[in-house]
Amino acid sequence: QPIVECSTGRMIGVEALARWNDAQWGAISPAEFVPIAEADADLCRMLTRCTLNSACKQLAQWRGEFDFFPYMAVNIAGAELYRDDFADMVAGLVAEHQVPATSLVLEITEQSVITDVETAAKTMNALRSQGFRFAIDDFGTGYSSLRYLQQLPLDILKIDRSFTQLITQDATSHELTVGILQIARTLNLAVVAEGVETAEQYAVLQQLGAGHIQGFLLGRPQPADAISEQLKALQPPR
Ligand code: G
Ligand code: MN
Repeated sequence: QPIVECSTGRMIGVEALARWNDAQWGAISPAEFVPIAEADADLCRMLTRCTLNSACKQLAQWRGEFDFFPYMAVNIAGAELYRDDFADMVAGLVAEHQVPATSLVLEITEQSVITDVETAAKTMNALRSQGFRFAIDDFGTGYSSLRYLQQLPLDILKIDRSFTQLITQDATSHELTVGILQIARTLNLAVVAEGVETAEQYAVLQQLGAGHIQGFLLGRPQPADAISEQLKALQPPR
């Protein structure tokens, strides 16, 4: 799914979203299979590795084909931050596919760091020192601990779609979004507002100075080939 620069409408990133189309059962919702996978350490690792591997493979293809290609954000299960082989696995995948670490953003949720913020930060620091970036996902729906935000090596804050979706209807949601943007500014984090579905929501977020936006208005979750087609139009002139 595209992630777009608010001021220009230009795609600057994409989020890799796991989908399962089963020959027998048809489309199985990620809301169904992701929690099942995450409940089992081995399945969780398989899903994480599979998603990261696909992401790296796709980045490698774009890198070979295009001068400009977007960063790829990948959702990381919280439990991975507490496995001491996680950082090496991620580093191994980018080395194997020869993609720059700076092209990957690892998305974690607020819940995933509460188990043990120090250990989580240690894993994150090991990866960040190699160029990987981190985003805090669904911000505002978990514990929203400002202390954790300050302790973790984060680059991007993703405002949960529950705020975006009421931003034009509900004054409180609007004000809370203003507050979250201020927190992001204070902590020097880039912002992605999620779940943008209408032009009115886009306009308000632009006016509030949200840097980046994501949602059905800018692009649905779609096959990577469809993104490749759009990238052709985004190449700098030679
Ligand atoms: O938790 P996370 O933010 O990673 O969730 C991403 C999910 O949100 C995806 O499965 C995607 O299909 C869904 N999504 C993306 N954009 C929109 C949107 O504009 N509206 C709604 N309702 N869902 C969205
Ligand atoms: Mn996400």
